[in-house]
Amino acid sequence: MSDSFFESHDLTRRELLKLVGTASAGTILTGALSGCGPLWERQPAIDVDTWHKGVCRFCGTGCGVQIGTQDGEIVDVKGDQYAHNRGRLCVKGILNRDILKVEDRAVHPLIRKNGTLQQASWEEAMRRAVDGFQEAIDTRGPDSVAFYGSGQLYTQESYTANKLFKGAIGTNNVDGNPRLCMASAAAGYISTFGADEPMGCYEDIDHADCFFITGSNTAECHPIVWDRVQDRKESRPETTIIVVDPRKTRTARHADLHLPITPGTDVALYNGLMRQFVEMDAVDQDMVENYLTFQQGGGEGGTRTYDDLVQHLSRYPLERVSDICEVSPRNIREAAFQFADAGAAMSIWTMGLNQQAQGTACNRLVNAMHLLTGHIGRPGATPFSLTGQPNAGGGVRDTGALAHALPGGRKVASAEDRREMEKLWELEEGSIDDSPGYDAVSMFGAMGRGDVQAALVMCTNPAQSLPNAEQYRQAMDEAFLVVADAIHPTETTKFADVVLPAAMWAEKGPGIFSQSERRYHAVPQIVDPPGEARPDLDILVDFATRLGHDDVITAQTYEDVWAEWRKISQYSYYDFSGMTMERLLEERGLLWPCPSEDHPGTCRRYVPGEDPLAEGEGRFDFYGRSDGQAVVWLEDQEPPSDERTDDFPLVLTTGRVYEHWHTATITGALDQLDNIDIDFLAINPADARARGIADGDRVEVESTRGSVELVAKVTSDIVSGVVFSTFHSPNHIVNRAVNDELDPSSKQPEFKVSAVAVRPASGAVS
Ligand SMILES: Nc1nc2c(c(=O)[nH]1)N[C@H]1C(S)=C(S)[C@@H](COP(=O)(O)OP(=O)(O)OC[C@H]3O[C@@H](n4cnc5c(=O)[nH]c(N)nc54)[C@H](O)[C@@H]3O)O[C@H]1N2
Ligand SMILES: Nc1nc2c(c(=O)[nH]1)N[C@H]1C(S)=C(S)[C@@H](COP(=O)(O)OP(=O)(O)OC[C@H]3O[C@@H](n4cnc5c(=O)[nH]c(N)nc54)[C@H](O)[C@@H]3O)O[C@H]1N2
Ligand code: SF4
Ligand SMILES: [Mo]
Repeated sequence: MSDSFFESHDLTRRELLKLVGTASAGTILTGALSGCGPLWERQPAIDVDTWHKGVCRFCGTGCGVQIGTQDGEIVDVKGDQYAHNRGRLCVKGILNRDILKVEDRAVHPLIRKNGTLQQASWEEAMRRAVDGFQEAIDTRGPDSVAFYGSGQLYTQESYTANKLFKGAIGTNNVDGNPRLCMASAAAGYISTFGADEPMGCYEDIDHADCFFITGSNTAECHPIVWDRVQDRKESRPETTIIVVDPRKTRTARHADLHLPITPGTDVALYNGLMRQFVEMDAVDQDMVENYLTFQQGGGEGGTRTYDDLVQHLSRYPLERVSDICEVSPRNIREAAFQFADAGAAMSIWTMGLNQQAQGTACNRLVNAMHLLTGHIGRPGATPFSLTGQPNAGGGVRDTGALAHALPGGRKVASAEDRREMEKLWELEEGSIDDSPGYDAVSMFGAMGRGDVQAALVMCTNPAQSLPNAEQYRQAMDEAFLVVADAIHPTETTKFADVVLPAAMWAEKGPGIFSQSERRYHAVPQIVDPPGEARPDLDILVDFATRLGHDDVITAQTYEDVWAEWRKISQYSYYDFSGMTMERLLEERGLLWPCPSEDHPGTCRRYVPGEDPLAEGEGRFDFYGRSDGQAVVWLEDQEPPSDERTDDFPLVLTTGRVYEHWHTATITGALDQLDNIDIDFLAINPADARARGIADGDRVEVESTRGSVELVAKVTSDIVSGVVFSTFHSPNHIVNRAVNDELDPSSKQPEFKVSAVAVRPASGAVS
């Protein structure tokens, strides 16, 4: 590929999207399966001498890639035809080739001197970093330091950081961006099944007759999952796709039924659907009698019965739900019918649910829809959250690299779990502190108050990605901040006292990633990092050694850390002890549980006969809970945390576009994507007209927290009363205006619902 991806193919974006078909959002077939479609024929031939098996660096779809090298340089990336993606990649997957060479790679350590960052040696930078931490620990104790990590780190890196801080330094202040992302899904799974992570797998897509896609723009954010949904639809056209989203996204455009819900009202909708299941006599009585228990949600607790649930649901008749969600009663009923009547229904969801103040309740209710109707544990029948980042699951959730957690599903709050980890880590009894640390947002709040004095931020850009950003940017300014990033400058390195240049993706490893379906897979190291950049694991090991903790951090290579963690996994329901590094480098990944080296991995959990950990002869063994039963929660719709007022009459919701990745440190530097708009505010024509706003006008979006200037994109693809923007642009940080209210269970912030005013940027109030 020459300079521009689109140019080199003589294609505009519009043509590209047309070319790849109406079904897909822009998937590009690059493996042999594609039979070299028209797009690929225009690709200039690239000489490759060796192909290396790897995994895409971007989303939680976790596509297998083949990385082509010529004389030791990465020159090509194509889809791996033997992986689950069957040779397909989206545009980001293909751009894996170019990301290592983007401008602004961080190549030297930097230290802040007299207010400016200046080049330093690794020795100076590490010494400064460790001195800053040691001073905080000596004067204020271990809870005055913190680690803020990422679902884009390899498993070995997150595992090591977690062990260092919790096991050696003695603080549970370990959290990361998965708190902004998957925390509500994890809380939903744990409180329903007693164990985190989805029970289903991608193969279920090939068998589902009804897809219930809610709060997920699958076509743009998990394009290859979306392709598989489209394949199913093509092979069985009666398959129905229901999409719940306030916007007519590329996903919603291909729905058979689109419910354009008012943001933050999903709890009412799911209750409404469940009431319809009861009315339609679609409840699976065998599930109710043998596999379910009922509990009161909303923080109240208490055991309930099925009759209590029916009583509770009676408060959600069609008309009331329709009023709350602003979706027609007819469409709600139709959605309930399609779901209940399907041979196998599969729900797919992501941030539209997780990023609400009632995110956990939303997750519990989607799980409940499946439990009540028996659409679970069969091919095609499953609740299935999509994981956002390439390793939020395996790296952070499974290793317990979160403030309340310990590895393998254990909890800080449990004395038994702490003792077990102390034994496995060969630590003295009492080494692990008994109080949970700060969750992501609270950690930055603590920096503002001076309670957290020093923090290591690795592989994430919180100065742009945290909600209520201005407040937490000031907090970062107060603290002693060590930032390990592959790029400099970023919004966060602006506040750094020390910047450590990091290797990324195929420059380090072999690293383990895990995607949405519990598949663990490996990325080998193929090239050297640029300049003086070092792998994150080396940085952590160096940091640990200088703090005097190399007696705890004894595994110091990617292979050794994996071997240690794999061995420990056998003592939990995460058992992946059969996944040796050799297997992961050789095979196209494996789904845990995988308890022995000859085990093929597990497609469907909790199903006796399929899941090696499930016991008995019944349909299910929900072994995460001592009674073996799953919990259906009774949850009520609560008013929004950030209520619309006369001053702030619109709901701002935020998200992503197909081509760009998060804070655009990497994708923003690719010339190929120069013409992709990320500074827009989507606004309905009626709302725009009422404010004298025309397409292309500069507008100010203001909330009680702050404001941002964007460019109006007037479109009926968004419902009236709601506006949308991405958080990709560092030039217009939308998070200055975004709500930082937390879900009380998961501590995930409500990025999807903020009350705002929108006015022409020149001044006149809307
Ligand atoms: N192209 C691209 N792909 C990505 C990423 C990226 O940055 N770029 N990031 C990855 C990561 S980390 C993540 S977490 C995922 C996110 O993947 P998605 O969750 O699919 O992406 P979002 O755009 O954040 O939000 C999804 C949809 O939720 C809708 N929504 C907003 N409010 C509500 C609501 O109250 N209820 C419902 N039902 N829907 C609502 C929005 O309109 C939006 O279309 O994407 C992953 N894939
Ligand atoms: N308004 C709004 N805000 C949101 C969201 C939303 O939907 N709306 N979504 C939230 C969600 S779901 C997520 S996941 C977060 C994502 O938010 P962030 O994690 O802050 O976003 P990224 O841009 O992915 O940041 C990753 C950083 O790591 C660097 N990097 C890349 N590879 C490596 C590596 O191997 N090592 C190191 N050390 N650095 C590396 C990149 O240059 C980049 O600076 O944003 C959250 N913020
Ligand atoms: S769908 Fe996700 S994992 Fe697959 S190529 Fe695209 S960004 Fe990469
Ligand atoms: Mo995410």
